[in-house]
Amino acid sequence: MAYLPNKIVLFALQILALFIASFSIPGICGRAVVEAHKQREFDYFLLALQWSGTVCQRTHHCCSSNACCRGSNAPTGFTIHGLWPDYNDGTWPACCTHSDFDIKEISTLRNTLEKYWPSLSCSSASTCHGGKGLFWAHEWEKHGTCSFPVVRDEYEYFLTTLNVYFKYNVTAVLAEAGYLPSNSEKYPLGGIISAIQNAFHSTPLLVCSHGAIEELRLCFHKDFKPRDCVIGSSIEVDGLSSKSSCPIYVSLPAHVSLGPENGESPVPVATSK
Ligand code: U2P
Repeated sequence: MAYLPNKIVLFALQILALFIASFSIPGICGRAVVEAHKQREFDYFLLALQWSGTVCQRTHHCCSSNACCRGSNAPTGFTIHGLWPDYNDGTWPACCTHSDFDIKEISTLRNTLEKYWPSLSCSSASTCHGGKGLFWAHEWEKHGTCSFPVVRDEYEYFLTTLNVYFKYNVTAVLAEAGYLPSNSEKYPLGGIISAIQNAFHSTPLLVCSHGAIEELRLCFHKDFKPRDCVIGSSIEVDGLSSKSSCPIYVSLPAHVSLGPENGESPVPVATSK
């Protein structure tokens, strides 16, 4: 008769283990879907672009890992944040396999990545299994590993992202529509969204910080045809919603030169009206 209680205790332990495992993925997951077992295949891709002028405004001390500190060679316009596989309900998978980032895999892409997918921060990024690493390591381990079966390895993840970034050149589309980096102008958010809609026939998502565009996110079907982005469970029809962090008029800050590569404090440059 001792057999039955033992079985019940074992069952209870198994439930407890599953419960603990479901909270065991490190804190980089945000609203990511955290599961103890294999995460289901994603629904679409999101290409997240960061506006370097806005992000670089936050740099107060220079370091070699931060591209904002490259003086006149610092990035301008949008650089890549990441290619993120997402679910239609507004959540996303994260840290899907134990495929640790290996810089050697992307050595042939290194120069292009430094230019168009640079880190705009001095701090190292968290990786999936409790460590710290390069910005690229963070993006590959957190998002790239969940891009299967469309993207199957690290090299393919970075190459695919670069190709999509070059094909859908948001900085050029905005410049053509008259939305140029400026430290004095404000532009209508609706006009910026319309310029993207006209060029790519899809609606982007915008993220702002203190009235300046910080991120622009483009969404794609799994075959990389553009599609509308989603917020939560509802499709963003016009890119504007109560959840938008952007005001009706937004700025696209011009790069402010951050002290020469020797690590000095930021030195603002004069900008024309
Ligand atoms: O938006 C804040 C951070 O949440 C993560 N994110 C957001 C939207 C989305 O569709 N997928 C996603 O992963 C991003 O985290 P990161 O890659 O920067 O760690 C985003 O910065």
